[in-house]
Amino acid sequence: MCAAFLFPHPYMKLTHTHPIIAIATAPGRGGIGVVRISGCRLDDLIQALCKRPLTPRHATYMDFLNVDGSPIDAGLALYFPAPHSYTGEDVLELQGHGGPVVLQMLIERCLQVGTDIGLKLAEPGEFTRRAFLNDKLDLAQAEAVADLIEASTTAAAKSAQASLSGAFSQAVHALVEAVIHLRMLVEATLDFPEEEIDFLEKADARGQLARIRVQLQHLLDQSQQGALLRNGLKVVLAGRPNVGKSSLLNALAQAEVAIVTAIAGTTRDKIVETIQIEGIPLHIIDTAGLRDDAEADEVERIGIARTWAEIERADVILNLRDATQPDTVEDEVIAARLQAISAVPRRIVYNKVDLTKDVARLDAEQIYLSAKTGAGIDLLRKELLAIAGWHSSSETVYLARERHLIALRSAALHLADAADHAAQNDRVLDLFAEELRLAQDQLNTITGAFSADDLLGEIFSRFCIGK
Ligand SMILES: Nc1nc2c(ncn2[C@@H]2O[C@H](COP(=O)(O)OP(=O)(O)OP(=O)(O)O)[C@@H](O)[C@H]2O)c(=O)[nH]1
Ligand SMILES: [Mg+2]
Repeated sequence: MCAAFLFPHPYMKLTHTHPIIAIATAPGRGGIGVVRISGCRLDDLIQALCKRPLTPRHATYMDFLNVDGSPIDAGLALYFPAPHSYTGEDVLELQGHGGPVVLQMLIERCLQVGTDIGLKLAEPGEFTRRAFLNDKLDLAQAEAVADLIEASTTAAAKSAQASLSGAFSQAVHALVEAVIHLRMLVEATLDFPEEEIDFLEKADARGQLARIRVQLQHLLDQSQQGALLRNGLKVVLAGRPNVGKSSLLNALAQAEVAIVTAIAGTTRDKIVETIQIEGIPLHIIDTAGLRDDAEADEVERIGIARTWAEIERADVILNLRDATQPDTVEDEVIAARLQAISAVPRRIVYNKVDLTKDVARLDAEQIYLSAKTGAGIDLLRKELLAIAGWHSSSETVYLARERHLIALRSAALHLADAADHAAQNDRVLDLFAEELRLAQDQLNTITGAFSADDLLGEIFSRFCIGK
């Protein structure tokens, strides 16, 4: 039997596309601004702009010339002939001064010279898309380019870099290869049905599958940790007026973000502040205190409606109460409604322990603290990390995207089904083989070995222009 079908079809390669141009540096003013051009047949353009051929991969200081021979700007020109460039095509980079007007003039001049070769402005992410189509990067690495640019914490940047370097893709490939190896054994056996029953023992298929499942679980764990770094958690502070929600936000943010007064109903609109705990972004949302609409004025009523809307979108709810008083009927009503509308983790936080004989502590799912003195705030931070499922370690984590997690989880389910078939130990080899194939397909979507065009469109359209 031919094993070729076991391997993914190579994605259709890019041929004969028009050259593209964009400003590769961030919009605005800066010391240096880079215009990047990618395509083929760039010689005429280089000649018109630079009036000389460029030595590949050498920085040459020169004037960038206008149609009348006057300089538009002076800077460095760099030429990377295909295939040794970011996109795998011929790439020209003009590094001039980082002013929006001068860069725009340079772009216009290039578009004018490049009419014959069909030079066009690049779409968002088009350079990286070409790099992907020309096999310079796989899909997970291409996504890591955007994630590295977008990274908002050092930890997120490190883990995006790990994916960009190909470490995540290699881990996925290792799994794909192990699945392929097992599939080859199974497919070969399917051709000789009389050997089927023996097969599972002889080839240690169950052992192989078990090892693959452990490996996949490990990768899923590393990816889930990375997804936390990327997305963080939405933490909503909810409770009666005056229990100290805004004070707690300020304590967590270590800044006077929200107004705090002794007047019930101080906060009307939601206030969002993103804090970092061990590199995990936590979006803390302070809301209007919840009370009976009849007691609230019109503005506060709108605020209360927004609070409930935020609660529905929360990843974690901190239900605040006042430790100086026994729980009130309103506290109970709020707790019941929170439970009814949201299944996310919830903790009761008793605030103002500085006014009681209590000490700050974590007691089952209840946290006693003081937003005013800061006692217990560390306990709350740790508890938030625990709820998030973050186990800090020095191990690599991958800044996985939701689609990666979905693919990994789905592959894990197919492997679990394969294990079920194997456990039945009867003539179910073809079902076993089919589950392995489905698991492999899922893994392949991560690196883009199998990727629908619309998925590529979706991924690259979120990039910035010039990348
Ligand atoms: N002693 C003490 N007072 C606190 C503490 N936290 C908040 N307060 C006081 O309680 C009052 C209400 O605090 P806020 O933070 O505005 O309460 P809130 O829950 O945001 O109130 P609304 O915005 O009206 O819903 C203020 O006078 C705070 O100074 C605390 O831990 N200890
Ligand atoms: Mg408030």
